[in-house]
Parts: sequence; structure tokens; C-alpha cells
Amino acid sequence: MTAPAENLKINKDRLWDSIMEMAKIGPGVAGGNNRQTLTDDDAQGRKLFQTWCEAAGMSMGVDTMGNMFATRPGQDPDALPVYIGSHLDTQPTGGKYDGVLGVLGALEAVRTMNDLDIKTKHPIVVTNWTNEEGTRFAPAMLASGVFAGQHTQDWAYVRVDAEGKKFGDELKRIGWMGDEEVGARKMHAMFELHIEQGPILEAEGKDIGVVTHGQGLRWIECTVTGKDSHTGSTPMAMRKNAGRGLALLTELVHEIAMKNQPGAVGAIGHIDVYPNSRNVIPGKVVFTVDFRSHLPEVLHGMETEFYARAPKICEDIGVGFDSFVSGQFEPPAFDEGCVKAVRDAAENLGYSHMDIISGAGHDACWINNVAPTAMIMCPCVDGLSHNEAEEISPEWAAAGTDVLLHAVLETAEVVE
Ligand code: HGY
Ligand code: MN
Ligand code: MN
Repeated sequence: MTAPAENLKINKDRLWDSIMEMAKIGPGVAGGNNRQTLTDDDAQGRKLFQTWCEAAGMSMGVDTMGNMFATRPGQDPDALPVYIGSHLDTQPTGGKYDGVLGVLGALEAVRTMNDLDIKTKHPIVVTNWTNEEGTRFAPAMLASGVFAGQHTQDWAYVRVDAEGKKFGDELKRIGWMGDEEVGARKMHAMFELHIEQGPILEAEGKDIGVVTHGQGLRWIECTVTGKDSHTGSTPMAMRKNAGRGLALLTELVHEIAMKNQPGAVGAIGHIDVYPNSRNVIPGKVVFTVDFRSHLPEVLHGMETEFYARAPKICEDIGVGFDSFVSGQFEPPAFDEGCVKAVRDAAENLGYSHMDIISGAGHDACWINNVAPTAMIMCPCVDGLSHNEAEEISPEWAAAGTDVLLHAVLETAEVVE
């Protein structure tokens, strides 16, 4: 096996052009993207990705969760493939790079291998995971979670969006319900390139984040029940205002996270108010608490404290409280061998780098349960993500993809 030449680099302009081309599909209203999972825009993005993969000589497989797998053959047909990829679905007010860099960076790595006729022992599989964001259908990382055996496919198929549409029905409607058994594929290793979505790398002046661990997550969906009534004629003492419950529990989540600094985070991002009328006291509020920490004991402690205090806070103001966990995973520790391949690649390429813990969840967090997995991160401007103003530089994108290419060639074993 020969080590990849240290000056081996990807084609920065081709990568950037592909990212900008994908960004035209499902545009947002402020320069970013709204290409939510299982929409017609998602289907259009998938078709473009498949066209590019086939133009790069790869064959496409699709499983029953819509996960897409484009294979570049290896020299040893019995060798398990090295998987590289991320997700093409976006938040409603998403950026152009979250997930997309990881999918199109993986494609660019294959395009570069093709340019130089590089042969590897292990096949390479470029992957697009369905519904990483969990914004239309909770939970996040749904399809990689089914692939990794964390959820059943039957349960996933009946996840519903805000309009009551089912995941399985929508997957079939857009024509991307494949026939491969989800989870049947076995992996030699998996690498995911992703923007940091936080401020650390840019603040530290580093080109590359070598992701050693990730945060664990708890999504607690809560329902506070009061009584709809007139905002004008209902005396204050008679009100059962579910909106007050939301306000008090929003502050509780913030207080619990702040008690667990440094490192813990907590917020409420999803909120549905009923009937959401200007002159009706909210009779019901449904919302999702998002707690995260890279320390299991902190994550569990925050969840425990929230459950211990939230019902009493609601009882004291005369409203009801109910909840269930709508998404969760424990803090992942990535594979040391794969992490070393990433770190060595950054070092050999001369890119500044630092070990980092991923603040966001990723498909790699689930795949880490079934295959040796690691992640590569690049900085993003002001650490901003899940915002249409999300921005990275072409140089950051190229550096991350160079590291991905070298880590993959090291792991897939270049052969003459
Ligand atoms: O929620 C997350 O961390 C990811 O962006 N889906
Ligand atoms: Mn992402
Ligand atoms: Mn995201």
C-alpha cells in the first residue's frame, strides 16, 4: 500500500461550484436554503446528487429509508467499503453548507480519485442520509438511526409532520423509497465532513476540527394544558394560561443549563401555541426542550431536574403538564483509529488543527454504534448555523475535503 502524496489536493473550484449548484434547489428567503426532508425540493436535490454520482462512475443504491449509497468499486470485492457522506436536507431557515459540504465533499474526493486514477483496496461509498435535521419529522438523524438499529422502520414510517403527513407516505410520494434492506450494509469505516456550526475553530484560528467526541441529546416534547378564554373579559384570577407555563419552563430550561456550565446547553426551539389567536388566552402549548452535554452525568442530571420541577411549576399556576422523550442519544466517543487518520491527514497536509467535541448531532453519532467512525470539521463564520446567513470560505471547504480525501485513502488502502 502506498501513502497518498502529501500534495494531493481536491479541486477547490469544482467543489465550490457543486455546493452553489445544490444551493439553487430549495432556496430560502435570505440567501440560505429551505430544502426540508421528503419535499419536492429534497427529491430534486437527490436527483441532482444521483446524476453527479453516476457521472463520476458510481452506481447508486437506495434503502427503504431513502438513504442513498453511491459506490466506487475497490480492487478487492470482498473488502468492506469505506463510507463517506452526510445529509442534503436542511432546516427551514438553513444554510447552504450544513450537511451539504459533507455529501458533496465526499463526491469531490471520489472525483479527485478518478482524475488521478487512484485505486483503493476497499470500495468507497458516498452517502446521503435521509432526514438528518429532524425538523419536519422528529427525531433528528432518523434514517441513520434506523440504519444503526436505534429505531424500527415501522416506528419511523409513522412519524408525522405538522400537517399530519407520515414519513413513510412522503418518502413513497417523492419516489425515494428504495428496496435495499436498511441496515444490511456493513462498513469498514465511516467518515463525515461537516461545518462546525459553532465558534471555536474560527476563534482559535484553526482550519480543521478533529472530532473526538460529540454531545449527547435529549428532546423532551412537552404539552402544557390550560383553558382557552377571552383575553379581555376573563378576570386574571380565573385564567389558566398555558402561555405562562411556556414562559416559566423556558426560563427553567435556561437556568438548568446555566447551572451546568461550562459545556451544557438548553433551549426550546419548537413551539406550537393553540389556538394562537390574538384575543384568546392559550389553552395549550406544545414545545420541545433541547438539552445537550458531552458528559453523560450532566445530560442525565439536567433531564432529571427538569422532570422534578416542571410539573410543580405548572400546577402552581393551575395548568397541566405532560411530556415524553421525542429524541435522544448518549454522548458518542469516536473511533480512535479513525480519529488518528483524520489528525494525521491534517498534520501531513500542513493544516492547523485541534481536537474538538461536536456541539451538534450528526449521522456519524449513530453510525458510530455500528462501524468505526470519525468526523472532520471546518470553521464557519461567526460560528453561525441553522441560519440562512451561515457562511464558510472556499478555502475552509477545500481544506476539510483534502483531509477527508487523505483519511479515506489511508483507511481504504491505496493500491498500485
Ligand atoms: O440537532 C442537531 O444537532 C442536528 O443539526 N440535526
Ligand atoms: Mn448537519
Ligand atoms: Mn443541521
